[in-house]
Amino acid sequence: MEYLYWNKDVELFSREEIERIQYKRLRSMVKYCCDNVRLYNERFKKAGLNPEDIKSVKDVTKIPFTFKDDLRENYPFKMFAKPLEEIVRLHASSGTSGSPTVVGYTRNDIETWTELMARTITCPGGHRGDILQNAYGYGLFTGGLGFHYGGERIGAAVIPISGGNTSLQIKLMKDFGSTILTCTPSYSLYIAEYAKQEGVDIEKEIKLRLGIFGAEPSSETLRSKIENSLNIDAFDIYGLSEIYGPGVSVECPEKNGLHVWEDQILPEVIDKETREPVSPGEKGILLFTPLTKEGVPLLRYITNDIASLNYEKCNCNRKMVRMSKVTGRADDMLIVRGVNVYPSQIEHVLMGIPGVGENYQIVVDRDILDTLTVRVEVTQEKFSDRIKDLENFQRMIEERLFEALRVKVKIELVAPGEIPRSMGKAKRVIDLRKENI
Ligand code: DLL
Repeated sequence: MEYLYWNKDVELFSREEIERIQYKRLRSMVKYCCDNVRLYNERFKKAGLNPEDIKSVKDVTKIPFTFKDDLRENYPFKMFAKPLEEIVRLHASSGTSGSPTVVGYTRNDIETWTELMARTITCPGGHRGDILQNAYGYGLFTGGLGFHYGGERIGAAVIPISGGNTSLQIKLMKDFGSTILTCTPSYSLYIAEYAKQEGVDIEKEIKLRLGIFGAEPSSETLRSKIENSLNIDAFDIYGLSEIYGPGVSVECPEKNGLHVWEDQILPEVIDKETREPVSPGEKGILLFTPLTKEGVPLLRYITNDIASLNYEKCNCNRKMVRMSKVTGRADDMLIVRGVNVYPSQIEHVLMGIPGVGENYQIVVDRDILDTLTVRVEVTQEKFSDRIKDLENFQRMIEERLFEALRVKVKIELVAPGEIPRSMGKAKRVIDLRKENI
């Protein structure tokens, strides 16, 4: 296997080198936060903690957490550590409720982010000469511009097409000979499906080699479906606007976890209930401390994403820790008739059943009791089955889901193409109970 590095010296740091630089940066970061952000100054005082008390990387656990609500409550600029004269970019993530969270970047932040994105695109195999079709949304969402700057930095030719306009996506893919596609996994499948409908011969007419897909959870089965339908190698990339955007971590060609760029971002995993650190390999809530971020520095920022950390050696020779794929969010758990149900469990069962298409939607409602309905698209082949066979198929899926979840699920089979497609993050769960309360 061939491994590429953008900044080999740093990417191949030993564990000692990683920890040395983390400690140095963490110490200055804590002081910087206390000196420049009121919230941190007050929290440290309240906790009876001084920046000098951080005497090793492990001491990070003494620092109070930062929550998304802290950013919301300090909307728009009260968590900024620099005056607006030094901020050159503002992004915001759309909040489903209340104010969005706003992040400001200094010129140095944009430079750091660009370098992280250059590593992130190189790590799975991107390089100078690639034609990178960037179908992540440009705008307040960080996906578009994050990939744009990183792609240009490595010398790829970036097509800033943004999300949507799928027929143009396919035309340019063919005419320009795009070699890398970047977008959400769900949108990549939609592009593949559309191309098939248009009669495009993917193998002959499309030169794509690589896809870097993230911004939403995706299972291994979904990965295989994407790889087969677009004839590419697909890699997972993770990130969040509060910690720059895309480029917190990415898979290397081993596809056995996402390397976190630990010299710049210190990751931790804590137990969901106790909030104590868990052991390597154990799942919990991910949190990050960016180590040199100037505009909106954050200490121990709770992401609510569920994952684990793996410090074992990787064949690519990077010693930077690998996080597992994100399996869900601490707050996406549905409680249906008292039973805890994670959308990722449902996806896991569905994707393992031949005849089930890639698109589904989970609808939770309340009659007298909670009801859980999953609308499942079937494949074109399955769709032409006799009614009787489809009824059996539906019952079989219901039984499999009951075995996995221990709660009754109603399956509604729908024709291919019936579930609304998204050009960005897919909306897979509709909880109507909130509206009925
Ligand atoms: O989604 C940044 C991004 C853009 C990442 C492009 C990757 C590619 P936000 O809109 O702030 O930022 O959403 C962040 O999306 O906390 C996760 O819940 C989810 N997420 C991001 N990447 C993944 C992934 C961007 N690879 C939130 N797997 C995060 C699962 C992901 N969930």
